[in-house]
Amino acid sequence: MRVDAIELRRVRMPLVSPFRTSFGTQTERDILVLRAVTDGPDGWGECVALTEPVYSSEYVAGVIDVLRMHLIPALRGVTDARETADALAFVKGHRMAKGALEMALLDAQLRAEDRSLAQELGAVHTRVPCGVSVGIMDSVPQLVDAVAAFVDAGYVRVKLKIEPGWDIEPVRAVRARFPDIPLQVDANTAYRPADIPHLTRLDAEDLLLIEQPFDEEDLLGHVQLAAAMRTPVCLDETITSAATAEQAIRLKATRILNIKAGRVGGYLEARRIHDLCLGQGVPVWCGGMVETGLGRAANIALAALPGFTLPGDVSASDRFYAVDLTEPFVMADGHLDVPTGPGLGVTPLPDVLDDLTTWSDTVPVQGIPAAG
Ligand code: NPG
Repeated sequence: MRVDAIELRRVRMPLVSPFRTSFGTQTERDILVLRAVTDGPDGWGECVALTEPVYSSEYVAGVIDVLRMHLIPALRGVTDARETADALAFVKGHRMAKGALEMALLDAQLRAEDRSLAQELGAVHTRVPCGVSVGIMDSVPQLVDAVAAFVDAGYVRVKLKIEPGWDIEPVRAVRARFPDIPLQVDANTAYRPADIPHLTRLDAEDLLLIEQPFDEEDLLGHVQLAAAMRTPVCLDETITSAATAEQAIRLKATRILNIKAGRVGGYLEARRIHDLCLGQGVPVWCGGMVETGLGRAANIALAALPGFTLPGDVSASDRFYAVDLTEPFVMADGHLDVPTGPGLGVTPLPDVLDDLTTWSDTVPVQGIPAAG
């Protein structure tokens, strides 16, 4: 495969309802979509970075800059998508940007080989269970109603966003209403180790896990919490690679892992983390970043690997979007089917993509403008 150019598009996707987390309220998603123009089929990628650097240090404008200035030029000579990460390794960090580029190249290559991403990654399931992530709300009754609607729709697991001032009471209310639903909480680094005695009160609510309560660099804090709490601690933001995953597991900072391909630099590194965890008996689940159908397709393929034994933040398109960029993913019986077509198995709907694009640029790889 020869990569001639990467087309970048900023796409504005309105959300069906505001999504509030400890790092802010989103009413729309500003997403960078990549198209790899090759000597064979085009390949599609999606970058999970947010507009602002509030989840991690990456953000859309920064991703565009590092792609144009450093990463896309480094693709010259790359002929196999599996070489992408090595070719980009000279750039420190910027994993979401690297992951998006690898995704686009992998999609192009797999389409040329007529193989699906699920096959490439080693998926063993044909459908995956759907969990839903529920944001912070104005009141506890509003939250309970929102959860009830998701449970009625068929979601098999519920994750509640928490932050100081919005934790024990809302979690208790949801647990009281749904005594048997698999339930977990996510703090997105909103707490400090001084909050450990407070957080242990959540042990009474029979939770699957508590996700990333402390700063992403605070391994020691998570070790202390894990020792103090019956509820398993699960890391998200802290885990940026297979190497950090291994350290966090060995230090007993985490008993379960959230794997997000964008956060760790791509689906191939995500698979490495999965393989490591499978070998060590550490359960994993697939995280979500409010992706369009492109990222959703890839996440479903990843979530179909054997070590993903807990339902992920893998929801139907209509959880977030009235209009998705691709044919929508529709939940049936609380599950989504793993795409079987070549590559991602989905492509953007051209009219929708054009309508939602707010900015675009094409960056040549080979030093010549892309043909066509
Ligand atoms: O189902 O796609 C989804 C959303 C799941 O809550 C979710 N994601 O912190 O994990 C998170 C959170 C997130 C969303 C993080 C967007 C960053 C961006």
